[in-house]
Amino acid sequence: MTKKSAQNKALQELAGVAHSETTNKSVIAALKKRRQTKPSTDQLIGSILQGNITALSRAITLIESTNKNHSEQAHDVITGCLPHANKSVRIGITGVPGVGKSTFIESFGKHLSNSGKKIAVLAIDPSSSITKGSILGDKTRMEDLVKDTNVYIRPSPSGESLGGVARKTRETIILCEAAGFDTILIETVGVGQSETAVHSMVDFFLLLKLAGAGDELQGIKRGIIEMADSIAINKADGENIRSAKIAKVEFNRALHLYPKKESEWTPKVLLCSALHNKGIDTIWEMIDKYVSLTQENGYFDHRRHEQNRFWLIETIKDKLHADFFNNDVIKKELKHQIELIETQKTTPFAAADYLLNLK
Ligand SMILES: Nc1nc2c(ncn2[C@@H]2O[C@H](COP(=O)(O)OP(=O)(O)OP(=O)(O)O)[C@@H](O)[C@H]2O)c(=O)[nH]1
Ligand SMILES: [Mg+2]
Repeated sequence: MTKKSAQNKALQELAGVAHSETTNKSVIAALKKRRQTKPSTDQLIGSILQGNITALSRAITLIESTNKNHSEQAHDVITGCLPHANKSVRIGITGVPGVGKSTFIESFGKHLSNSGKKIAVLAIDPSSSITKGSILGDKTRMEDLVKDTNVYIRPSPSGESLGGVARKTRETIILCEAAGFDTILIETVGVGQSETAVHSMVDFFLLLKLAGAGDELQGIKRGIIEMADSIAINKADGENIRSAKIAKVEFNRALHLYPKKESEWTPKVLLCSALHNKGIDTIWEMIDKYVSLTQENGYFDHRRHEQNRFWLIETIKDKLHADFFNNDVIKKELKHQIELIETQKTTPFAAADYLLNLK
């Protein structure tokens, strides 16, 4: 086969290997067909409901796309999947860089998969626009998990605002649930606003901590501790065990200072070693107990309804915000009003009234 004729074949990598013309033709036709056929919305929904991962990934790509046609199709796919969603347990996992989130998800995911669960791993990664998505790197680190057919790992879309990523993650959860994933793990780095976003889309919020990091009682953001349904002190192995036990007592004491949760759940402090697979089963048992408790007392559904209301209002706010500030007249007038404020010809409040009335 000459170089040129090899380029005309679909199986270029087999250049030099003799093929019958018929095989090549049918392979080429099949490949071409696969490239050309874009599944219809109904086909996508049907395949997702059958648990087809290619269809799932394709639909998530539509969600992430900024193309208007894609967004419309994504919207229809989500609507079609919605009646089949909502059946999973959604778990948020947060902690500072290096605490062991990825290692934890690897061993936790493996444990769940071994007990017959189907797990989707998503991430809200505020730094992804800079690092191109750290979970992408994780995908190579989570070696075992990536190979597991019960597990689906999706990196977060990069180059997006937190609000944008959060909305897309919420929609992705719906599709994953419709595809039959019964446990959704959402990872985020506990350094900014992202944990609030994750907290408002999960049923259970797990905070990973390290012992002896000097922040047992101060320095940790009060808000995160308050959101946590459990604190797991990771790396409780080797020489760390002693300090981990001390940290456990201290966190327990700190947690008692918070008012009782609406869920009637008392947050638990546990020890684990993600690396050595210790305490992972206990963490799942605890989450299972939480789910039973909150499903019985009605909090589980109540919280999901509240979260839906929250995201409705958030989305409206985001959209109004974007529509307002992207408006050309506003852009021009805003500049002018700022000048007037600086020269003390108007106040910020009068300027705001004026600008809001322009639209
Ligand atoms: N000894 C010990 N080391 C651990 C444990 N869990 C994670 N590590 C190590 O800690 C380091 C960081 O772990 P990662 O899982 O990458 O941490 P991460 O929280 O995902 O970090 P970022 O992705 O940077 O936010 C790695 O070298 C792990 O091998 C554990 O339970 N015990
Ligand atoms: Mg990580």
